[in-house]
Amino acid sequence: MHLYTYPIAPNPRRLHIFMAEKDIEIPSTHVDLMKGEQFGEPLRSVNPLFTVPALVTDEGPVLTQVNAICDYLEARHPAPPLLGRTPIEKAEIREWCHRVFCEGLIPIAEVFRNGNPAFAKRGLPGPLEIAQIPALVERGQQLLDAFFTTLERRLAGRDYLAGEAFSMADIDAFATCEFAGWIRRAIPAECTQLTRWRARVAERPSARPPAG
Ligand SMILES: N[C@@H](CCC(=O)N[C@@H](CS)C(=O)NCC(=O)O)C(=O)O
Repeated sequence: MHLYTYPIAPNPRRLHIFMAEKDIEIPSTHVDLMKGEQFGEPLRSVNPLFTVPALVTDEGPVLTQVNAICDYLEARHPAPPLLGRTPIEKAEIREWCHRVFCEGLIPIAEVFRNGNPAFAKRGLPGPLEIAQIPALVERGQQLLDAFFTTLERRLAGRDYLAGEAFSMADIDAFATCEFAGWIRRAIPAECTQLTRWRARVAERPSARPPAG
């Protein structure tokens, strides 16, 4: 196996927390997105999407989505289970991972990429030239407000976002709340449940900020 990654970026961060929880280490190549290394070799030959993370599996296929990589690693390293044990737990974790990605991570990414001159013609990651859409900045901010409220309500009376134990849903929500800092947004003061939950997740060794 070989992993192409840039641990501080939000999608790789999700994966690295997952791996740390399971004590999995994979030989890796660091792809510095700030220097544009995703557009050059070796990544471009491995992943035509020019994104990280990308995992070259022992079996050959390259996995380019965090969800798929985590499914693969969970099957190979079942303990501790992070994708659920029972059918309903698995389904709820999947539900919340998807909601966090669509309602939190994507809106933050839209704010980040569409208001920053450094991303001119790079409104989306990948090989295509995609124009920025400035209106997505305001929409993303609005969606992020709603996302924080959603998490606050969900966490009332619960220790974890889905199921009875720490899971990938918590990992995704934590990485997304950290990513909000990239657009200078923090959890609103009135979101006390979310603040309490975030502080507990931040205490886990897996959640320590990655080096560079
Ligand atoms: N859906 C993909 C998203 C991968 C992605 O967008 N990764 C970002 C880093 S968080 C990236 O590689 N961006 C490259 C770029 O901005 O050019 C996943 O689940 O991993």
